Amino acid sequence: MTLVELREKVGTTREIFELAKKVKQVTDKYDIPLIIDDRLDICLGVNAAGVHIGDDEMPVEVVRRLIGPDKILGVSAKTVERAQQAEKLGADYLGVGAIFPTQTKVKTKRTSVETLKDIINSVNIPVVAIGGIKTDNLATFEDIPISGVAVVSQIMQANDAGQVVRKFISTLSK
Ligand code: TZP
Repeated sequence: MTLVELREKVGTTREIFELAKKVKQVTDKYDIPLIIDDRLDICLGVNAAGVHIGDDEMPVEVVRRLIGPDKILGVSAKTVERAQQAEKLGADYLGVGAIFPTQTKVKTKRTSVETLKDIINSVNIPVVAIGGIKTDNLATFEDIPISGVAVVSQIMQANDAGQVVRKFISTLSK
C-alpha cells in the first residue's frame, strides 16, 4: 500500500480532526503517508503527509502555497487540460475517475478508460485510477501504465481488509 487517504464528509471540524489524529496513529505505526481529502485545515492540523483536492476546492496553486513544497498534493482530474494544469501548478499525483460505476461518490461523473490513457500520456506525475475498482476488474488496466488504484468500498466492506489489499497488490504487481 502506497498511502491511505482519509475521506470524511460528515461531522464537525473537531470530530474530523480527532478522527484524523486516530487514523494517523495507525498510518504512522506502519510508516504509510496519510492524505486528507479536501480538508487542508485538517491536513495541517494533524500534520498529515498531504491533501487531496477536487474541482470544488481552492485552486491547486493556492493549496500548494499553503501546504508548502514538502507535503503531498493530490488532485482529481477528468480531462487532459485539468491534468496538465494541475501538474504545472504543483500537483504530485492525479486521481482519475470514476472509471467504473460507484456507490461511494454518487455525484461523480464517469471518466472513460480512453481519457485515463490520454491523461497518463500527457503528464509526468503518477496517475491513480479510482471509482468502482475491484480486484476482479483490474484486468482493464493490464495495458495501461497507471501508477496505482484508489479503492474505497471493496476494502471498507471487507471482513478482512488486509487480505483484500494484499490481493490488489499481488494482482497489480504481476
Ligand atoms: N472519486 C471518484 S470515484 C470515488 C471518488 C472518491 C469513489 C471511489 O470509491 P469506490 O467505492 O472504490 O468506488
